[in-house]
Amino acid sequence: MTITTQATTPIPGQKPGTSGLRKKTRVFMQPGYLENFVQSVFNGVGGIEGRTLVLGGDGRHFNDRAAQIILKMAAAAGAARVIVGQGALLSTPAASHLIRLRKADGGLVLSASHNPGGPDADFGVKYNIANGGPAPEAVTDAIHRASEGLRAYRILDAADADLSRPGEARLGEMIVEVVDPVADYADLMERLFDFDTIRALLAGGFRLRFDAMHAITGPYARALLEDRLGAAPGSIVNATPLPDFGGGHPDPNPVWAADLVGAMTGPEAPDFGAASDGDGDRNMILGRDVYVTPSDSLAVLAANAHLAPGYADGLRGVARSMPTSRAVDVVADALGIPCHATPTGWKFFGNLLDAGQATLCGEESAGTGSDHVREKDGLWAVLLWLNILAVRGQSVAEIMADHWARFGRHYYSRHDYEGVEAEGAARLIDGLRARLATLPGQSFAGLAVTAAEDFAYHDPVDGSVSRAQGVQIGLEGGARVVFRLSGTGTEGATLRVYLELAEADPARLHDDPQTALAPVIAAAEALAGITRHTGRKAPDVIT
Ligand code: VG1
Ligand code: CO
Repeated sequence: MTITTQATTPIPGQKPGTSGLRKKTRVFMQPGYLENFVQSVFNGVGGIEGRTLVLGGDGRHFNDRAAQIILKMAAAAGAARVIVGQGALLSTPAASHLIRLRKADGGLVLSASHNPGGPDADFGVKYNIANGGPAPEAVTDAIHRASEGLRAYRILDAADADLSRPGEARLGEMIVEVVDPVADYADLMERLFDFDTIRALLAGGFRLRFDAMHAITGPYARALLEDRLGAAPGSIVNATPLPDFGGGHPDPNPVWAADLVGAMTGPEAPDFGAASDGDGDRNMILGRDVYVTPSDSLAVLAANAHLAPGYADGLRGVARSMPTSRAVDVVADALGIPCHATPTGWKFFGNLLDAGQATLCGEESAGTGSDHVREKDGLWAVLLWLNILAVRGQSVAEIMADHWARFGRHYYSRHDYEGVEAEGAARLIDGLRARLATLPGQSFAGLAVTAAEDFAYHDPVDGSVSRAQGVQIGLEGGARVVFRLSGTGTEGATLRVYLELAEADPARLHDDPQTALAPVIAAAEALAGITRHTGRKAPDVIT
């Protein structure tokens, strides 16, 4: 077998965003596009000669072809071994676990997460480092720099590797090890949670519905919830991963998982509902007639994690992304543990988890996780919820009512303006930045500004500083609004407006969130001129 050195020229824009490099699938399928990026990853991390990597993806269109290209490039780059999920499949948390379990040097995850899949939709590649977590900014910057100077890539001229069944084979000098994508991950879950208690709950008539959204978690949910825990057959819906996710957005929120929300409504609804995203790292939690916001879910998990065996010793600390609501801060305060606020994106939690400064982490975008891996983990959150429900013997609605009565409620919503013209979006953010110093004391739609900043994160572990991570504005009465631009989109700009209102009055704990937040929504418009800058009268997606 021969190695071909292919001359190439740098491709602009190969800069990983919030979570890897995401582009239109057809862009990734252009000859040399994936190859350039993969070679840039290998060069940017200082070469992979003699190293072991993990490889897998969420099964979207081009996943299988991309995996073969990457294997041949890894062989050409002298990697010793690549551990691949059977069929080139691995959920993001399972990939993270495999990197850690097998002490691999890193891994590549093929996914654009919650973005739709298919030839006309989105594709992505994420590089994870040896701790199992997303590459931190220093590494993604090095990858980007490598892409800017790339002159050639190397690829082995060989037949495709057989990824259809577990086992080992050689590809050139490199070993390709195909593993069951589910088993090791499922074993880890069984060590963290009290499966006997959850099994008893399910045997006692408690009904659940898990919507895999035609994405990667189907096989994982079947193995865990049905096979190991005894949930009734049929509890997992949309369980077969499809290359286009059935034409939907595999994004677990009330908009894109409206079917599940419908199924969870009314007296005949199951007791517990959940969904995950394309690559299995997000989660949505529902009870009968209740939707738990991701920010609230993080707070409830923090307050109750000790009920699960894996967390029986308590939490060392918690961390949330800055836009995530401060519901978890209140819990951390009550527990007497630190609460860190990081920029958006899981890569910022890695150092805190490695250093033992945080045990639980979460984001308002439906991501929660812990120090068991270095990614957010959808099924982990589902299992922790089930463990808590089984021990407490209460419904989801009762747990939420108790939580708010004890800690107060943080009304929360995110308004997304998708695919807006990039210049207008930039003008909006720049306009706010320019006025930050003068905002405090001024009132907008009747609410006075108490604080205004362009969020910068000082990593307490490695001392790195990440600036310009979102404009955060405090309003009177414990309200807050955050403006930032998405780093995962593939078209134009997406403006995210995060709205929060802390409410402690027992009489006002059960209002409709959009109604409760109406004054904050009005203040956000008055502050930023959203309509003026984007031409949009209303958000495209409200979660
Ligand atoms: C979004 C979310 C962020 C999340 C990221 C990746 O990023 O807001 O919280 O970490 O997606 O999640 P952005 O830059 O578009 O706001 V996933 O499950 O899409 O890998
Ligand atoms: Co995801």
